[in-house]
Amino acid sequence: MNDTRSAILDALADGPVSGPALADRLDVSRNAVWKHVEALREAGFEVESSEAGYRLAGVPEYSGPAVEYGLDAPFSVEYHDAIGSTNDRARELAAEGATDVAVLADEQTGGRGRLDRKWEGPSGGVYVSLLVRPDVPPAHAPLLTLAGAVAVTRAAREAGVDAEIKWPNDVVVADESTERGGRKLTGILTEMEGEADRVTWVIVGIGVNANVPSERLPADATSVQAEVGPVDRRAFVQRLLETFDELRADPDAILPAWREHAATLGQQVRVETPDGTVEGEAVDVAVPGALVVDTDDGRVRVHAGDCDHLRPA
Ligand code: BT5
Repeated sequence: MNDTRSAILDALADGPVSGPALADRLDVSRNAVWKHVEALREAGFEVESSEAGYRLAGVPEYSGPAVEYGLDAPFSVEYHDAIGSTNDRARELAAEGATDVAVLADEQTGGRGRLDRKWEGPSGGVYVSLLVRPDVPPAHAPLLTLAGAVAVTRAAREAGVDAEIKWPNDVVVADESTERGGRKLTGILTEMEGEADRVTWVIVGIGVNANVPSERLPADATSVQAEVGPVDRRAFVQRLLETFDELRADPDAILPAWREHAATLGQQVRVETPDGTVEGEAVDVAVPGALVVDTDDGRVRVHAGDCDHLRPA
């Protein structure tokens, strides 16, 4: 959001302020104050005016300015009511040189999963792609996927959902009756571009089934709405961005946080990897996100694949 507009919102949060006082405080003309207030109203902020001055009476429910307002993380938010894929849009922004942008949509019509799979994106979800430029080698980029999973899990738990992380990139709600040991609440698709020793950009694309009825989702999927009722998506996204920002600033904290929220550790797993099937007990996660599995033939590290949690024999 424009700096002057966010300064106006900050000023109005403490009670009524007159137009001339605002103009003085922000060092702009009264006419400029009026124009900014009109723009804020157009963006959905309820700015009341009375003799005492302007007062903030309401914040829009879900939009770019709404998520930016009160956000304690340095992301600008580009919001779309509907879009093909937020990752595709973030790639365009990456090509233009942007960074620290969150592309956010209410509905996604061409959402992508891993390996050319589709991601269903009905209206009411949280579809967000975080474009960042960390100063790390490409091999470390997968850590950001784990940071994304931790961020979603924390936001979902705060909303009352019993969410946990399933390696490598799913957030699920445990359910013994399902094939894979849980109903999928979230998927993450991370994409990047880089040189041998340093990434140019990373996009962490996160799809959360938020206020979506389960009938609109694939079998074995769930949503925040189906688990506990609708969630305030503005607060949810803010929490997600804030946790992600905290973790990217402190990469050493990512694996411990991931372990704390993981469903996969201690489980018997079967992982379909590009090099074949690995079966055994998942015992740990290692930098930059490999699953450590104790198999009959010894300990192995799996870097990519689809993981099933097996029921105990
Ligand atoms: C993923 O792939 O789980 C990554 C999904 C990433 C989606 C986000 S939304 C924002 C950003 N923009 C994009 O275009 N993508 C990202 P994968 O592990 O391959 O899982 C895909 C599989 O999950 C599908 O084949 C379905 O079986 C299942 N699936 C599809 N839509 C789902 C949904 N809404 N909820 C739960 N499961 C779903």
